[in-house]
Amino acid sequence: MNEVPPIPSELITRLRAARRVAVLTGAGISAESGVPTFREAQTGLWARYNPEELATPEAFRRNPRLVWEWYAWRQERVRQAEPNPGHYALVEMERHLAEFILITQNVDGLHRRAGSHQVLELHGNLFRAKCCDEDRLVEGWPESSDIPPRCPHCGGLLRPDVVWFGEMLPAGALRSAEQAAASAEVFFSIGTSSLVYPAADLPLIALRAGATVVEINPQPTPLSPQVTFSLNGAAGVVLPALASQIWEIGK
Ligand code: BJW
Ligand code: ZN
Repeated sequence: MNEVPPIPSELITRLRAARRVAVLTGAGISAESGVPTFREAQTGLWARYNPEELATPEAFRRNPRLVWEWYAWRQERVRQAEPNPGHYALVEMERHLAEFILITQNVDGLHRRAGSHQVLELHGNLFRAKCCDEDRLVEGWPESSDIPPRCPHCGGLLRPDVVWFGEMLPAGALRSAEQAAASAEVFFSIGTSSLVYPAADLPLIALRAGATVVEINPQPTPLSPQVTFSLNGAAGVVLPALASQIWEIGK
């Protein structure tokens, strides 16, 4: 997984000429930072739970404490993690391109911690909380033993500000992501299983609009047969190699 797959010279040519590039990332880009991907088996305390059954409004209604504690545990893991060379290569891409947008499904905030600025978070952020009753963000709450804590304004339950299955994505971010996909000359799909919609539609929007679509993933996905270039490898290895070949970064 640490080998750099061959990078087609045609891809290098197209990227050197590109002015508008959009990138979609998923959990795989944070794997090399030690953050487990969404669908890989969980460890320790959480091994017996299926993430797809915890990341739902029904799970939270049934057992808010369990779901809050799962997110608190994940927050702790992310706090201990650092961005990896894949995140940093995307910061370099942003510096070198006239129009660049980074669309992420990740809730870990590692792209911004690495230094990316043009980031659209489609599925929210692990480090924010919102009130279930008022649907507004809540910055802090008084110390108490309540789990989940209570909203300081109305006493409603707090929940993580993430998008669960069956919930709408933030409308503005989704609209901007769809526009970026439709106007990109080169679109990257990196470290995502391409199973979750509407994010999984974005590379298809780009393809329909005539973009070069590049997938970076050590495993094939349902998107793989459709992409223009498939780079089978780890994002933390492939992205720095790509950046160094195109912009001579790190040479
Ligand atoms: C590496 C690597 C390395 C490893 N380098 N790579 C159309 C068709 C069918 C269903 C639907 C549809 N439209 C909507 C739906 C329903 C649903 C959906 O998509 N279901 C499918 C599962 C079938 N979508 C929704 O409900 C969405 N809402 C919506 O559409 O609202 C309108 C609506 C409402 C009601 C009915 C219909 C429409 C909301 C989706 C929200 C997803 N939320 C989550 C949880 C966020 C909070 C949290 O993290 O807890 O988002 S689910 C989870 O999946 C998380 C992720 O962001 C998302 C994507 O996962 P990702 O990132 O791809 O991770 P993995 O683990 O799956 O894959 C990792 C990949 O990395 C693998 O491929 C590895 O090989 C690779 N990898 N190491 C590069 N080093
Ligand atoms: Zn409230």
